[in-house]
Amino acid sequence: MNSDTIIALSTPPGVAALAIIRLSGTQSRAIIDQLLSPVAWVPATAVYRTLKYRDEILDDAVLTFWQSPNSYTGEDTVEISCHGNPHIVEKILRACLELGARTARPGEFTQRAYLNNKLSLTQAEGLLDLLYAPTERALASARAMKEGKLGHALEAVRAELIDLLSHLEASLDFAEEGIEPHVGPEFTARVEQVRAQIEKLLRTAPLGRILQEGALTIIVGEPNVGKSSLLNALLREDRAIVAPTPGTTRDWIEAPCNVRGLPLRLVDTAGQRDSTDPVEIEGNRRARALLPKAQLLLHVVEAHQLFVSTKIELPENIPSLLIANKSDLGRHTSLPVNAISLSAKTGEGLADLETRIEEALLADMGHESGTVLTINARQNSTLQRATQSLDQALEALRNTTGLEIVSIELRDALHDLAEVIGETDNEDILTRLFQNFCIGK
Ligand SMILES: Nc1nc2c(ncn2[C@@H]2O[C@H](COP(=O)(O)OP(=O)(O)OP(=O)(O)O)[C@@H](O)[C@H]2O)c(=O)[nH]1
Ligand SMILES: [Mg+2]
Repeated sequence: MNSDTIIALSTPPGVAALAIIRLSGTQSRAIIDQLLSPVAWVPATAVYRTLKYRDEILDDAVLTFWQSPNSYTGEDTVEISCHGNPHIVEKILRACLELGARTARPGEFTQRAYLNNKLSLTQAEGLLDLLYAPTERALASARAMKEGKLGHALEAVRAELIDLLSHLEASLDFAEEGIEPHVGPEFTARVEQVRAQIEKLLRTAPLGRILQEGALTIIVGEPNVGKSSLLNALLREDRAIVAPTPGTTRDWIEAPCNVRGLPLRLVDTAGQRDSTDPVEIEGNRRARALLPKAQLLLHVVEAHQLFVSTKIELPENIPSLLIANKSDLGRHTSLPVNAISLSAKTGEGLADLETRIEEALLADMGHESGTVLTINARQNSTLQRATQSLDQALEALRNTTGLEIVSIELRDALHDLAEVIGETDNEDILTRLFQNFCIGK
């Protein structure tokens, strides 16, 4: 199936100091040999050569040969490091295509690595996350996945499940010989333990989602309290218009923001007040419509003014932080003690606010400190299914409804674990995953 040799540009298109083109497959060395004077290839050793095709000089390039199985894909691979001019890249690609290579599909190098057992499915997922990780924390999580931490955790759970199943099957075999099948309370305890281990992984899913997508964090409050100033302060960038006129912000503004390694989708909204201006009414409506989708609300009031708690209705089920801005103008005694003092103008209290944002988000997700590895949406839904099977098995054990049911449910759970790990013939999963990579990876 993989007898063809694939080629792609692995660096971004456009002008750059260098460009790297990768060839992978049995013919990669034979193809490249036709572009240069004879080379005695030594694996993992770079050579410097002029590339020529049909008497035309293509470029001077550094070439590295990686011999199967010691390459990224597990196949013979040649990496061409040439000058980063799109015309040069185009000429080299075209020459190799004419000599028998074919253009790689997105993620095809990594797909071949997976098919050649160079990395597992969860490691490939970690690699994809690594390429797109928006913050340090997201990077650490992706790295843990890429290093195979999830795979290892699940292998241990799986070994235990297999052991439990073999006990059970042995007991069911006795039944055929007229001996009543029996598993003790210790068996149930072990199934519960397996369930708890999967549950622990499941608890990391909300953080995993935030690390990939960002936590929708919405700044709300009355006009002129300093919402746009707060957005700018958190971004450390002059992003939104700030003016002394109430009603400055009309449309809501979204910007990616990094708070202590947590990616936020930070949103500034129009100040909430009764108005007759149709544009302002619409701005207010849009801001309110957005609130229920938030993961965190930053409710801004003015520190030096009398605090009235009921002026703005916030959805109750969403965590919110009360921020007393303009603290440089004083702090009114009516403010609740938990209101965070801040001056968007001087920056005082900003670090404290960032700590509180981090704490609020992690607490809301039930995050256990020290956990780096997080699971993604695919792993989450399959592991959810596994716990449902284990729940059914536990239910059957409690009601002694029949050990055959327990056996079926444990097998289903095992099947789900195998699917997460990647021992699956589910083409859909593979196609969907590798499509998300860029061409050349
Ligand atoms: N003294 C002081 N002034 C501030 C502070 N933050 C904002 N301001 C001023 O308050 C005014 C309103 O600030 P904005 O950030 O535009 O307020 P807003 O809440 O976005 O206002 P709308 O968009 O109209 O709802 C501007 O004149 C700011 O310079 C602060 O911490 N201290
Ligand atoms: Mg504003």
